[in-house]
Amino acid sequence: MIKTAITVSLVEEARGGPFVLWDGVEQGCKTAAELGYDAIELFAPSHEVVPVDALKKLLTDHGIGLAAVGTGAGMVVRKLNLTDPDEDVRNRAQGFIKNMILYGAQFGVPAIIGSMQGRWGGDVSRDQAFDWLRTALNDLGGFAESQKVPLIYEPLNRYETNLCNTMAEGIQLCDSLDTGNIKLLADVFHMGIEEANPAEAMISGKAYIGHVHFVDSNRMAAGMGHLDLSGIAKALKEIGYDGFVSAECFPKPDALTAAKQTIAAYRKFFKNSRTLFVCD
Ligand SMILES: [Mn+2]
Repeated sequence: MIKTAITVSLVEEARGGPFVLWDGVEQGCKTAAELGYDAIELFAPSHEVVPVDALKKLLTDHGIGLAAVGTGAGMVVRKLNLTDPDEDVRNRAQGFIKNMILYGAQFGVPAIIGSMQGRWGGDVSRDQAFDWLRTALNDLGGFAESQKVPLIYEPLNRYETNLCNTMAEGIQLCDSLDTGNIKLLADVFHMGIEEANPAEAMISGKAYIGHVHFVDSNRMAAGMGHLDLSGIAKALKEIGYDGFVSAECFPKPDALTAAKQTIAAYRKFFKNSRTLFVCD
């Protein structure tokens, strides 16, 4: 059954970025629960900012879950990434991600690698960057497996990385790895830029997709842009996707409006979700 989530950011340096709720994790849990979301997706500066026990209590108190944890703060705050020319930076990027994997694993949820993949260019050739990326994903994927969670890798649009932009490239990368523990994040915003047909791309990703960012063409809340979200939702149901659809959108025109718009859209597009059951 498809479950709903909304992003909560605790990273001040990322303000202006595509996260909906910004007023702390407690308020984030409260708002998400009140609106009927199943879970929050947490974007934190590090694994130490919200102690595991404190978050467990908040989630329990509000009756919601954790969908996934982002690792992008490693890039935004610490300038780390997995394909940096500096070996020390690459190693520290892996360490940062391992800590986030361990953090998420205590909730049974995966960490997401998006911007932390970096990009090739300058002194780093495309082949070299992919070698480093594959080595890191094999190591981190195996580590996540030892913690009984998958690891999520996100193809991004061309303006954010030149490594994997499409579902096909993400699949090709997964197939080239030694670990089978990497799942793909299908972000509908990136797919709207890169895919000839996002719904068909979703269907091609059937065996690979582990998480979905479900927003609109302009990275506004679902329904506030021009993507064929109905067709994409239909494709997700067709492939039997049963993970989260998560709102990684701009808090525009304001956070609450974006959050309400998103849950209304999710109810419309994913009529069999538990959220609809509970709230309607
Ligand atoms: Mn995303």
